[in-house]
Amino acid sequence: NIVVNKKISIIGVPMDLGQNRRGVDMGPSAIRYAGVMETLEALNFQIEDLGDIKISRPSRGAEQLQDNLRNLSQVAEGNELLAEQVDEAITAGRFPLVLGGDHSIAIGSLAGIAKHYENLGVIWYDAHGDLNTADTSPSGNIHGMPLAVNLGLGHERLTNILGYQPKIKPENIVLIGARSLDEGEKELIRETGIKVYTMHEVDRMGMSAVITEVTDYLKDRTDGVHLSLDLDGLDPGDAPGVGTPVIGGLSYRESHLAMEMLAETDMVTSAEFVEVNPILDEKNKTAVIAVGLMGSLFGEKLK
Ligand code: B3U
Ligand code: MN
Ligand code: MN
Repeated sequence: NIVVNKKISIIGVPMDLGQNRRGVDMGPSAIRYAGVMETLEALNFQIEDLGDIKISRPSRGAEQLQDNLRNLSQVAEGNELLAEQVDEAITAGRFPLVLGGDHSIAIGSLAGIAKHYENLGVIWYDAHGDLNTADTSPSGNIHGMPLAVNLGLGHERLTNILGYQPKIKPENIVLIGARSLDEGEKELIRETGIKVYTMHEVDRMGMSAVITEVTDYLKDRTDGVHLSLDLDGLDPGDAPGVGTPVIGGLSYRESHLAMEMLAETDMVTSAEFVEVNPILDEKNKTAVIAVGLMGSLFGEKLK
């Protein structure tokens, strides 16, 4: 009862252009250094590391804002390349494990994944909703937009990667750990009925009941589940190496429990771990936590 798919393709995405703080492009290196290969190999998976997607630099520094979309063309291009790699991995029968990089890379991951499913479920483990469009974004940062993009909302260059849209349906999306939602995001959640477990619900119900409810809910309606785990979903006391920390987050223990329970259900068919920024981290702690969570997700046992 570990994830059935025994072959994993690791894809690094050194993307830092979806937001303002440099250093998150080194996330894939930090996660590799923290021992992702060793951890998953010890669990008897057959791993291939496909290396890193090429991300081109903006020609005049990293602050190009057009139509409230920072670095649109570089973010779009990187995500196109990522989508193709992810698509190939799934076609080859492998489990794509994508390492970020800022959360804008969920645009490419989901573009490559969602075409293989009628009803892809998405678990969005994050302090934020990432449901902005250029019209609602307070920052112009594309890492605050990927979930909206995958619903088909936003710039065509992002929504139409691999030539289809929308990638996912609102009723197949579950947010866990939300505690910083912008007004436009709240409106979109109300309109579309996306399921949201904010910190309030996690505190009231406990993580165990949350994951049971989430997996029961997704089990009947989806034919695959993508886990998109933003390390800022965790409390910054536990995971300090992120660009936009928000206090009052999910604990290390709750997060491991969530991963262990997901492993028991065998439902997760692809995953990404994003926003690890080693420059802002304390001795690679956040990357080490990310690798530990991957271990639990892939069935590592305490005893
Ligand atoms: N919602 C804000 C802040 C934010 C979103 N995602 C992160 N930060 N990591 C925005 O800019 O869209
Ligand atoms: Mn995010
Ligand atoms: Mn976030």
